[in-house]
Amino acid sequence: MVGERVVPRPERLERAGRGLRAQSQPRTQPQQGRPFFRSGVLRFTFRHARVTPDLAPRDRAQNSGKGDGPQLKADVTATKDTSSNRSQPAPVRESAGCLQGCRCARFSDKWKQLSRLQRNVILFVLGFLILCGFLYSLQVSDQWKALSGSRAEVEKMKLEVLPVLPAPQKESAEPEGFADILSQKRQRHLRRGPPHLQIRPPNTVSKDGMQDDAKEREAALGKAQQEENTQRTVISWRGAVIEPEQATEPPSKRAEASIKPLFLASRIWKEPAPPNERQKGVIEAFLHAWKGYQKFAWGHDELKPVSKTFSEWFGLGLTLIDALDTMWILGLKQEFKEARKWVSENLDFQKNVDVNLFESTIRILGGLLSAYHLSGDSLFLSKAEDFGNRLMPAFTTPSKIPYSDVNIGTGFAHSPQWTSDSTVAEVTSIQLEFRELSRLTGIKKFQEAVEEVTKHIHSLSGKKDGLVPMFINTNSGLFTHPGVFTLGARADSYYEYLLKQWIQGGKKETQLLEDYVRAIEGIKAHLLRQSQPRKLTFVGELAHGRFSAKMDHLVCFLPGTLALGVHHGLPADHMDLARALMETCYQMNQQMETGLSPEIAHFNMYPRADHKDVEVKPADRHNLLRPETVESLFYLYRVTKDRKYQDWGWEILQSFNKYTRVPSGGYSSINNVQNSHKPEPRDKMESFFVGETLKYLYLLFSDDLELLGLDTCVFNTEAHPLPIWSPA
Ligand code: DMJ
Repeated sequence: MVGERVVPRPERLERAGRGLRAQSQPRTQPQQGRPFFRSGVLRFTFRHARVTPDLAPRDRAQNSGKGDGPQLKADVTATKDTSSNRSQPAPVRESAGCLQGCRCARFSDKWKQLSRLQRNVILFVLGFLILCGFLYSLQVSDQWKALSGSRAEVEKMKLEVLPVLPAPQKESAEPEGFADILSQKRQRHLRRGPPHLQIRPPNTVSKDGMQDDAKEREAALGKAQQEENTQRTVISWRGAVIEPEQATEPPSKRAEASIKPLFLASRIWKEPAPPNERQKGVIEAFLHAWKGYQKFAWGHDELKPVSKTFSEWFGLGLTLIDALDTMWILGLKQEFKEARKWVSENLDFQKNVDVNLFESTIRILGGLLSAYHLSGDSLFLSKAEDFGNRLMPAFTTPSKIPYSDVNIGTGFAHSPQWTSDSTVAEVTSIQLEFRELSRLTGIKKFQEAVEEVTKHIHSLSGKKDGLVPMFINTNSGLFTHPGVFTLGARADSYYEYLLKQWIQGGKKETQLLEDYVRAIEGIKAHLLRQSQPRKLTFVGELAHGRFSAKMDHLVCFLPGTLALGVHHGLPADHMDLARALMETCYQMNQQMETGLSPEIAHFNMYPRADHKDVEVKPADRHNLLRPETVESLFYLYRVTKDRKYQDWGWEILQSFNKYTRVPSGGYSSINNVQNSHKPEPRDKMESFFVGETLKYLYLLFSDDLELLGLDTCVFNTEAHPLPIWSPA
């Protein structure tokens, strides 16, 4: 479009000058009458400008003989003949004045010989040419102005697109004004104490910064740069110091550490005590899982341990990123270093690949942010920012409820092919990560986008006593398929993130708390029942008023979340429910022949002698190495200090080792938890086994309750710890 308005490029003029034939061709710019008219004028002008000055009488005679007006064909002839005239020698040498006079006289004679019509036509053509010349000069100046304006627009557009797909920032390419922003951020360190105590959300940073005087800012910058230099010369491994030459990446790669994080030190991590026996058991399990991943799936998404190969989902080394913080926590220094090297050298998000917004946020963005917080290595923050930017197009929907999928290479976001709905749990379980990304980078758009979603869902009707339906439309922003309520798939982490965001933000966002507490009341009112004969409390589902005694293993996150809420001051009866549900989740494991929970359990609600509490349908007998039971055991132990929860977790680890461990390396999900002789490996180790399941087991067994303490950090729904913004 811009190019079409800029007509007078040399090649365009040439094309126009080749003939008026072009005027009879169909218009290529029907909607742009003016530019089209202009190009027509140009063609006409050029053609006649060449002919008119040399109009010879012979030519005119020829022309006149063919009609009343200057025919196109005649024009061409005229041009040719004129040039041949030029090559003829002058017949007589005359003085300039005489020559001029004679020519004038001859011209006057010839002019008089012309018919009135011919004269009028010539005068008209001359007048027209002059007018065209004038218009042309105006047009050229306009178009050049437009050209420069358009270039500016293009540049502006490029800048606007940049945040979606930014090139990784290099140290040398630091934008102008960055130092200012930096000084504002760092100045806060100076004024408010060590970096790790800088807990205010980023949107106040620039405001505060503007109030500070320049001197203070300079001093802060100087000090911050000093800190920064120190930071660059060492890489800390859990308190140990590694000199730069020991670092895994070449110096050029170290430039990746160019983002100046707001929080250089991690306050969620402190040097742990040596691992106890059970923790050593988890380390051993992790190393076995990692052995398989390293050997057969390094840098790929998931290990297929039986076939000794891998599967791809996003093609982004999902397992490796999901496991970064686990390796750090388990003290696996060498493994962490190797994985860090892969991230530094091989993790490239400029890929034409669709990712699921939720899954990639909780695993990749969450994993990178946690790795950054634990290690203080800004490589991870730099990658997180890059990735976060690439996810942002997902929010460009009419309702601002994000699409489920986004292409991180092209920025094209969309719903699944069969619907324009998104899943409620997915759009409401990305907030911890995006909010934290904003806090660390000072870029507000991440936080704003996800909080818009939270606000919108808060205000929506269609809930049942705080319980939400499972789908929401990205166009209308309304719930769809209403009337079905579950704490399982598609709704689960909506509830989890209400509480966790409230905790993350320092317990100030009361709307989140209200929605959470209301939802728990909704669960109690509509979804809780007891099984027979053991009276296990379970959470069922409600579909259009009909209760179903079906509970996904996914629901086993709930006892842990309830206990976390109680730890942060919520009503004691939440803890009663947490304990009861924890018992149920344990029984979902314990009552199976393998000691591992099925994906979905059905509870028997009627007293019949031949029925157990937990029943499993053939299609639901699989176990995907999911974390929810051990996740809740971790919280229950932290809150109650009752060691039975540790024991239950230990039993589950033994079961994983017995029925899912693949000798050559790795663990596999299984098809049948009710067949201890033939559990049937499914040949897949999900990334959450190393990202979540083993991490929660390790933390569950920790004697130190402050190891990633509940008052210091909040775990995202993929078990990646993020700091709480202000002390409880
Ligand atoms: C994980 O990706 C997360 O825990 C998510 O919230 C639910 N599904 C898996 C684990 O089961």
